[in-house]
Amino acid sequence: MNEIIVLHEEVAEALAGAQAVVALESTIIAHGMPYPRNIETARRVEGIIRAKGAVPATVAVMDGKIRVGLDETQLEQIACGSDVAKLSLRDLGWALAGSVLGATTVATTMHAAHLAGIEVFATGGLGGVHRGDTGDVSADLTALSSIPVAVVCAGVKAILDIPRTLEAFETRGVPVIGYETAVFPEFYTTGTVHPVTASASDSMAAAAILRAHWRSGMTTGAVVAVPIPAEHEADAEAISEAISAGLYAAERQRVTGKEVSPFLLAFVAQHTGGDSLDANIELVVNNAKVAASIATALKTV
Ligand code: PSU
Ligand code: MN
Repeated sequence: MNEIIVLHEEVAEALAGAQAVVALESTIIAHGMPYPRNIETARRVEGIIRAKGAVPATVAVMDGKIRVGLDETQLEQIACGSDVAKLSLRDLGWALAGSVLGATTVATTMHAAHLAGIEVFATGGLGGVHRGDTGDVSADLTALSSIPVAVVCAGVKAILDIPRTLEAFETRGVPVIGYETAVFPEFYTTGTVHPVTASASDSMAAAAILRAHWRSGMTTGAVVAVPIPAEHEADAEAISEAISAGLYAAERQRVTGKEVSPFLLAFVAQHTGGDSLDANIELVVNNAKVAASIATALKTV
């Protein structure tokens, strides 16, 4: 292991032994949710992974190192810090060289997880192809096309162009495994129209598909798409209206680049009276639970 990546002791021990490990991203903590709900959620997510017998490994960049597995103080730094950088793949070099405090996106967390030897990663929603014709396409797609890690999520962020993102997965050889569903989950809602590549009825079935995918020689990642539990679904119409208003506001205020997603997520939360945030938190917790089961099942296939 090169010295730029530092594994938390608990994570290193789990990887050396037979215990399952689930990677977690930190952008969702630093830029996806407001304080203090973000730190509460981060702790809850780590707790649920432990309760399922696996070890959580939250990824962040600090002191010139990629850290895989954070202690409580480090988690607080990410959650409370006012200038935590949002680090996509291209940002690793300058952030490491400059000892910048940074949160890792899905793409960068996949990269770190793979370097550490972790196969399963849980988050809320993936980045993808944005709506409109700005050409904004998340590096999460780049990572999924080249890094063999499974990302357990509730689909892609609802603010995106879902059909175009699904097409992009197909083009890049990225399977979308519907977890206990035959339709692609739509983040705040369970989804109804978009197809998945294959369905898995439980964690063993998902693990079997993932193992066969990688054993076949494929080196792409995989999306394991888990619908938000029905009791936590947000109101589809309210969400859709808030997203439309948010997209309009973003354009008017000339929000661009990596600011787009945090702006829209905060806007939608505000304009749904916090409902979208509640749903977001519950789906992340649920994904973490499923990810821990799949990571455990992967040890047996
Ligand atoms: N989904 C959420 N909240 C988030 C993100 C996704 O519900 O904060 C973050 C993830 O870290 C994802 C990133 O990788 O947004 C994608 O950002 P961009 O579209 O700028 O690539
Ligand atoms: Mn982008």
